[in-house]
Amino acid sequence: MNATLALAPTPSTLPLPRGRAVAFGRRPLVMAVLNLTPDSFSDGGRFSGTDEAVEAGLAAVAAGAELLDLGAESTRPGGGVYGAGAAEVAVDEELRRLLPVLEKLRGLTDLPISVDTRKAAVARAALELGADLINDVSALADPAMGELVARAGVPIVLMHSRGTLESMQLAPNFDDPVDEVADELAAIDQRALDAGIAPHQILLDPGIGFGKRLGDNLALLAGLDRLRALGRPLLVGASRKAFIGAITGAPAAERLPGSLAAVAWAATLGAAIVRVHDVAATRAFLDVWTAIGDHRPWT
Ligand code: HH2
Repeated sequence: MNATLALAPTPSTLPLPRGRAVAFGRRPLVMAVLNLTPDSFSDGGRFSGTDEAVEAGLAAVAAGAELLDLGAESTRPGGGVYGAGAAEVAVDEELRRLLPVLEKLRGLTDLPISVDTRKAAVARAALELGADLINDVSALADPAMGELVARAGVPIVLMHSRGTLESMQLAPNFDDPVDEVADELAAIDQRALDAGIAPHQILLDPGIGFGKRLGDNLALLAGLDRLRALGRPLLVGASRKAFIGAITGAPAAERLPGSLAAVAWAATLGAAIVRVHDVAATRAFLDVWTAIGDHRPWT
């Protein structure tokens, strides 16, 4: 028997604004993706207006989401299966897509709301409207982001990627993806600390699909427990991504089975949060995964 497989996340809490907190337990929390974009790879252009997007957010809550992640700029990587990659969105346009939905949802749910943005100006406006945390796939590329988040005292997800969004899938190259991503995440973590962000407000993410080949993505999912040595809660976003299509041949909308396989490994190896499109299925999957795990002593 391989006892090392049963690695629960370290129970801890993540303080949020207004005295609230997220509690991490034995299984990863489910973060629902809400893309307010016309061009996301998996579900772009789903919502024609604010009300529809708000309804989708509430449906995710009803389906068992534990956090919502609102993104108004696609981060679809360029140079690989997605062609040219997502076009950068101006601050005004990102705010125009995001703020009305955020404002309405904030009035309707107390669930933690994360905002997926690379721009400090967008993060600032979102935090003023009641967002709880920032999800920055560029890991503080905007020089104003670190100080903003440090001053606001909110959590931030910092994701690993290499190269620019426009070209990152052109020539990804790792010798040892887990070691190299761990080293680069450690450097990102240090940059966040240098910017004044409190250690307990930092979450790290291996950035599945961002500047990585198929084997790199698989190695990172299989080696996730090694990233736990960084000492931060880990977020994993593998839902519907191209590596699943590369294995199964399924188009993005039909990648749920493969997405659940990734959730299984993320859960088993100690992820704190999984970022997913299919909330109800992921909750059901994790509820059964947890029930089975409750009958096995954690090591
Ligand atoms: N992946 C995407 C977007 N944001 N954030 C984190 N922390 N981790 C991820 O893996 C991640 C992310 C890409 O997925 P999606 O939001 O579905 O597509 P798009 O960026 O095209 O909107």
